[in-house]
Amino acid sequence: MKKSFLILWVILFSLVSCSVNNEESQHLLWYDRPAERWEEALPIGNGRLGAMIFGGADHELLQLNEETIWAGEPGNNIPGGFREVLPELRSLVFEGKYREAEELAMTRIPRYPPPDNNHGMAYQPAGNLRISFPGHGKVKEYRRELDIGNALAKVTYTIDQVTYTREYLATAADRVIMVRLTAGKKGMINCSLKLDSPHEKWTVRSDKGILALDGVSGDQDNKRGRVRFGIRVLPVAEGGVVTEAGDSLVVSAADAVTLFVSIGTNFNDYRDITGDAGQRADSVLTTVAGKDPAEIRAAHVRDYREYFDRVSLDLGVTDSVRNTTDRRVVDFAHGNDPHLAALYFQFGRYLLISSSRPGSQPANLQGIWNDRVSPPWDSKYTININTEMNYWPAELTALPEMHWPLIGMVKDLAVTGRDAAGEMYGARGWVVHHNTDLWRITGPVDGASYGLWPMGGAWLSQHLWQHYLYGGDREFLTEIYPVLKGVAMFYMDVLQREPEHDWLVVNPSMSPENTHPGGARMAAGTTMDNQLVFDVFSNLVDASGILDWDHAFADSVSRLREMLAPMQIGRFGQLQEWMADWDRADDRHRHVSHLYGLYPGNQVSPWSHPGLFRAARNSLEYRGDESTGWSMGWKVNLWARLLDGNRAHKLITDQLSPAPLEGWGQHGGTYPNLFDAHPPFQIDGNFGCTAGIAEMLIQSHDGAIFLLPALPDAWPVGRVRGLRARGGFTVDFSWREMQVEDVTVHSSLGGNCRLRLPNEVVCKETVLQPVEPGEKNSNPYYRQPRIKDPLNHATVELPSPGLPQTVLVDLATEAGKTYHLNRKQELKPQ
Ligand code: FUC
Repeated sequence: MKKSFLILWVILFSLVSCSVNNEESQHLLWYDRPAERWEEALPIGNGRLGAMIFGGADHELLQLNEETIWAGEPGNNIPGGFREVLPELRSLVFEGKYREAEELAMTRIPRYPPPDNNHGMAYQPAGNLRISFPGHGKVKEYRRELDIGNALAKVTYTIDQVTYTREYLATAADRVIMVRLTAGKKGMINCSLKLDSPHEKWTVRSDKGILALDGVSGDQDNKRGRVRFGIRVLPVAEGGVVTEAGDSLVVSAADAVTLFVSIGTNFNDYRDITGDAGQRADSVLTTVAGKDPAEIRAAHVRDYREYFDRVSLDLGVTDSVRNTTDRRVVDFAHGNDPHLAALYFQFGRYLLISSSRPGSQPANLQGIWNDRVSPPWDSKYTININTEMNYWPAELTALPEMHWPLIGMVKDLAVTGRDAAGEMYGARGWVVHHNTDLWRITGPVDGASYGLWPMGGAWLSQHLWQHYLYGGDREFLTEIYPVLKGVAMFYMDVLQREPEHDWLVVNPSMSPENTHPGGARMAAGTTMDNQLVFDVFSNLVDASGILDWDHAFADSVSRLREMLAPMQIGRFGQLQEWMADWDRADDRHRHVSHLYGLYPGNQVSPWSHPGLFRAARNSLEYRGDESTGWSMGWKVNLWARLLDGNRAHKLITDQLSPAPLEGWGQHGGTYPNLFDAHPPFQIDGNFGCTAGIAEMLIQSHDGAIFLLPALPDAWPVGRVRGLRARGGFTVDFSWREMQVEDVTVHSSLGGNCRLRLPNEVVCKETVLQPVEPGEKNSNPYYRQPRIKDPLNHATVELPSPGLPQTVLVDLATEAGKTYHLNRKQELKPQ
């Protein structure tokens, strides 16, 4: 980059940055029109309750969700008669008779579930709150916004010089959605409120100044809809009156109105739906009704910012920030708007805090925001990539508490998955296939050709291990050890010796959703499976070592790990997706399962296994960039791990381009409200890209904390605060001219902090130790990638041709202490 351009850029950056900070618009999504479509409406949520706000001046719509309103009732979906055909199925696969194997499996796990089984239940909406404002058809100075820095949505406009303001929030502290209606003049608030629902069975009434809707969720497959829900809306008017008019409420001539929306269901846990929905919704209202709305607002903002403020990201601000957010998405590819990437990053964190709170359900395919009774893929939990992707930002972007709902679900699955392991495979431990739902089903769904992938638990259990690696909580590790052991035990029992090399492999399985030249999906020993089992076994061995128990079991796992199939390089120089060299150069499938080992796994290191690293890069090149939203989100992370910042940024650009508003398709993008498009909407791409942006700035999986591993030319200057690294470290740093400037490392556990940096630094508090290539990191949370390597990929040490020049230093830290490092200035000649 030319120096003069850089200087200009830096000046612009600081000037506009100041003015924008002053305007407090760093974290704003804003629009000059109401939403006409759902994909334009703005999401708020408190983990359990969600609303999409349309913001119409004369007709407001809040589309409401509650996270436990799902079709169906408790119960699993394990298919009968599978175990009887399993030996034959395995033989057919090993004989290469894949189609026959798939046909046989389909007789037990058909595409459409038999009347006595199900393919998972749908997450369903609660209802709609409609507010009419008579006479507000024509308004001026309309503005609709979402402030993700405070989790507040707002609509303002004027009529005859009177300004009307609506503010919306979903508070976890007070467990309600609150809407505050005010006007610049007394007595001007007139509106009527109505509730309805897209469900088949519901009733609505107004009673004692409260609007109440009671309903029940839908039937699906072999399950009856038995989730009862109650929505309550209480308007508290200041001045004016509230009257009942049939099944609606009318507010007249009020100075201000606060609407409280609460939703209760009968759901207690996946086995128990004996709660009282109406009573739950009522009791929340009773608690908030007497409170000062200003206090509720302040408590909400405090509570939200406790999480959100942990991380800040500044990539620079340009004039684009003055445009509406939908315009910025249209312009992103051709303009200069690094701030939109930072906003999109923070929007992912906003969505995670708003859809996944301690004690809530994990974020599903749409987080908690869904207006359809039959949403795409039931808006459930697809665990062959999507649900895991939702949680990629959790640890790294300092939201570990938001990870708990997923960890809780994995603990549930470790119970319900025992039946699937025993009944389907005759195995110990637990297993779950490629989907689950509120009821924690563990059998296959969508027929054997998609669903017979017994690896969901293997992937999900990585999240427990990663939670430990970031936070270092031994008690947590002790608590989840049986879950890790259960998943390892399952693979101990089901692994089969394949005839050609005698490797231990999973059979039958698949490389999620991709077909191979045998015309089928069913296969044995796919690369992703091998990588996943390797991680399952490695986590168990490491956990047993750390806790110093169960050594005999860990030893047997360790021996089996030696017998797993290795990663292999195929005829195009690609990392093979399958055990045989079947990959096609023109395969553009959205799943890049065999690259799990590169990301989110850490089995492919540029420093220790450059051959595999190059092969992974070739595979990704062949796959191409364009795809659905989540696939592009994954590729941002993969290119970051391949240390190619410009290519990662290109993927961000593809993802931040306008998504088609109509229909389904194979090419994703971003909707006006910044929701990711599969299309239609699927939230995983938001979360994947958020993680990817962080992964471009910091990585901590490969023996060190690497700062600026994949910085694109588009972000020459910036600063980030609060990102987390494995081993209990929190790191802030700034950069300029692709060099790290100031770094602050906070250590919560103490121990060696090995940094990999693009340039030399000095530390104010202590002396940094330079690291010799190949030297082992003494920090127990840092493990070099270890792979089974019979192909003798040379293990190289630094420096290796083609890799960026970096320096490696060790910083000895104490728990609870903070360290400051600065770029080492070159000595100027006298
Ligand atoms: C996986 C993907 C689809 C979709 C679905 C929810 O099956 O292959 O693209 O994202 O999950």
